[in-house]
Amino acid sequence: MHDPETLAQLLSAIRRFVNERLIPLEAKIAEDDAIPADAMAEMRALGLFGLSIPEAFGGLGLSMEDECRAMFEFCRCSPAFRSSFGTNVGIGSQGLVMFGDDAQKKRWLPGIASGEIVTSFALTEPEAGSDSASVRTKAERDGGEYVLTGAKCYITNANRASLFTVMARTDPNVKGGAGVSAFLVPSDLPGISIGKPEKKMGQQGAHICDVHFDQVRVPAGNRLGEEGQGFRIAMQVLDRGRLHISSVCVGVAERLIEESVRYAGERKQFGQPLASFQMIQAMLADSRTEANAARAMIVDAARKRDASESVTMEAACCKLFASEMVGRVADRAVQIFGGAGYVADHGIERFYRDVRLFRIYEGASEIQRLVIAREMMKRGA
Ligand code: COS
Repeated sequence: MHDPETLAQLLSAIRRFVNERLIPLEAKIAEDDAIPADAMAEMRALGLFGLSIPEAFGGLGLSMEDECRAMFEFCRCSPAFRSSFGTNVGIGSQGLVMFGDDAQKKRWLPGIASGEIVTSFALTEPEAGSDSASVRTKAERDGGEYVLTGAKCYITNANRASLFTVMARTDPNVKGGAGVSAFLVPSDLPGISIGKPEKKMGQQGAHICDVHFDQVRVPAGNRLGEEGQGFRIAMQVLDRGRLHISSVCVGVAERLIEESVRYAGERKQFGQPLASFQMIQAMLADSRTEANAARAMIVDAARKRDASESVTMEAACCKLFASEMVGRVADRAVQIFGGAGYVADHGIERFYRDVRLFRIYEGASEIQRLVIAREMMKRGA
């Protein structure tokens, strides 16, 4: 855990960077569907790719709580910026951080921390989305190697990745998660092909692609953990990832609330600012209350995780509430902006489209409810 002063300095550097450099680029990255190279370099220089990587491997080694606080601050800009380093901080690196052996960590973590290596998490398949235990990509042992064959889809940062964490079935006779193992797969191995970035509803500048593995020979030393442990590794990576995404939702909500308050103060109707009308005030108050509630539950869950408690249920509660909360906040922002919220110039409709993804990826709201209810049955409350 960093001392409070160092963390405060990091948060204020992030705030300045977001305000001065990234917010002015938002319209351009949406238009170009790409983040300019100089902005990427500045994000690397700020240490953003290595926020969660242990200091021993060149990262900033933030605790879960501090990482969430960094996201509350950073995500006041278009979520595509976060996505560019989000896999390195979260789902693309944490299998390695939590379950990698020393040799694997020494080989890859320093490059991940600096952003020289971009990582990607390859779990989802055409027939295995919410039902992620049913992955069909197979990994057959052949001497000192595994041979991977199969297809993954909607894989964030696949087109920029140099290292994938791939979940593949090592035991075809075992159905479900117990037959699945996790592998660290460099993207330059022969037999890997990456599809074109998908055209999406929002989050332009962040890319998702198909990935195909055709007889890809992966050294056995690249397996993460034991054979058959891959699904559980993926679930633990996602427990953590869900806290991260929840804090992203809070950051975006903060931005939309700031924009809504500013606009409601400036825009006059019936001779008065919108902010003087109680129906507008009620929308602002609801957004503030819900964002504060999400923030508080995320900090509480992150502290529990930092204290090595299981947060499967808590992370799912946060992901469910925060992703739905930011959808409501974005909807109110469009309503407060009125016609200006619907046209592209103000960027509010762009955020409205961007935030829709939060209720889908890293476990849809329906899956979060399922995880929460199952954990409640186990815990008895
Ligand atoms: N931490 C540790 N272990 C876990 C776990 C967790 N969070 N969640 C499940 N496991 C373990 C279970 O304990 C079980 O182990 P045993 O076989 O030893 O009992 C095993 O993994 C299988 O779990 P389960 O029976 O719950 O699997 P199901 O297939 O029924 O359901 C869900 C799993 C639906 C919860 C899971 O597939 C899921 O989260 N789906 C959404 C995936 C997702 O988020 N995709 C987004 C794409 S990645 S960006």
